[in-house]
Amino acid sequence: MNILEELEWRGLVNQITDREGLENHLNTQPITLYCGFDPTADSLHIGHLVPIVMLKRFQKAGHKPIALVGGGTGMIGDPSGRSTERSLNSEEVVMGFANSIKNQIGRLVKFGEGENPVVSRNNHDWLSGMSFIEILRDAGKHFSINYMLAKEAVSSRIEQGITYTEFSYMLLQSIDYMKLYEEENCQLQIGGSDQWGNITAGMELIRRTRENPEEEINVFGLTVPLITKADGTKFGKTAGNAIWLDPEKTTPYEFYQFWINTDDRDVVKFLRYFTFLSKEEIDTLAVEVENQPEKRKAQKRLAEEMTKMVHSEAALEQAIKISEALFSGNLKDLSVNEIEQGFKDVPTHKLEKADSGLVDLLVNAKISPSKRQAREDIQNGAIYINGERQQDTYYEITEKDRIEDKFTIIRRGKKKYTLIDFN
Ligand code: 545
Repeated sequence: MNILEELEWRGLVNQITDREGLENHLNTQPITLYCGFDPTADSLHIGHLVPIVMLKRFQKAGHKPIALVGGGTGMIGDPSGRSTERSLNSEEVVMGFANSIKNQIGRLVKFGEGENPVVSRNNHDWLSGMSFIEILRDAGKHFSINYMLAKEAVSSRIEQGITYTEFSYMLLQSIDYMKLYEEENCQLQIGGSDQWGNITAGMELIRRTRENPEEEINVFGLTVPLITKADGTKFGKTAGNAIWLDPEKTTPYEFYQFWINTDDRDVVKFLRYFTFLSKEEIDTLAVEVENQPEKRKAQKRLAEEMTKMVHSEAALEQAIKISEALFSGNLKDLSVNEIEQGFKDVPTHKLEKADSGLVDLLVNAKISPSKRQAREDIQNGAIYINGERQQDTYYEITEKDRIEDKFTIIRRGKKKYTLIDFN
């Protein structure tokens, strides 16, 4: 399989401007390609992973990828794929976001490493120095209003409304493609399916601005599909929250759990989209999903590969340890950091560090509604301290029950956890 066949097998190709031409180019010589990321937030989320991993795939196949951070375009706001106008961020905010996004992409693609390293560029470097007159003359003059209005990102917004600012966004992204074509001989731009209009506009600008009629213009565009799920819900969210790549926003344990919870109907597709596992490995896992779905081998492998790629081997080991501790109920060996990751969504109760009877603690932490109920819960064997059942109603909670002198985990019944955080 050549790279294009591999991408197609993985289901990663939505549209290509000239499949034959691109395949021909890829088979005969390395191509320089790019994908852009606007700093609209301080972190990427898993929805952005497919194009980043795609840059890596091209690199592994010997091509030269550029990851572009939109320090300039991020000041304007891409209307693509959105039904409402964005609010502008200040320059400081955009610069801060750009820095975070660049570092995140760098950790994933390792800028500068290897023979054909992934290169990083920021369009603020050229866009910020261009004047309005220059942009209107050098880019605007090559686009008819009709052409711009026909773009999905614009036409879909006519009713709702779109400002001149967002309407003009495609000019800037087109200038980028032209700039990278001229400076780096970049001949391919990739992006999600929402980027098709911007990518093709850039190709149009490159064609229209060539002065030498002899110059053979070979530029391509390729988009990856939108990720869908079998149950019809939006990919990349749990309970309405995005799965971020920043471990401060989504802990590696939560990240790992997100992938572990992948539906059997989606897991093989996600292995193809997100991992570097070979066709043989993925086909073998697909058979496992068919024959022994309860073992969740494919989900485990997916979660492992993704947690390693985005976080680290150590973070993966921690995530597995937390998952196993929560599954078995044996929590004594968890560290404070592991408890914070694994119990992020569990009700936490802050208490002063003082020895106290278990009955009082259960009432104070609102685990049992009354002392009477607390005693009953203990006697019934429904109360666990750090995973160990405690049936003595006179039991005293002391330092030995505080993990790293900070946390006591109380469980009532099968899985109702409360975290006691001792100040
Ligand atoms: C800017 C200048 C260029 C080329 C591209 C751009 C960015 C592009 C855009 N892309 C999206 C994006 O999301 C925010 C990421 C950081 C928080 O808006 N105009 O910047 C997404 N992109 C990746 C995929 C995408 C797209 O970064 O293309 O489809 C999501 O999967 O929405 O010269």
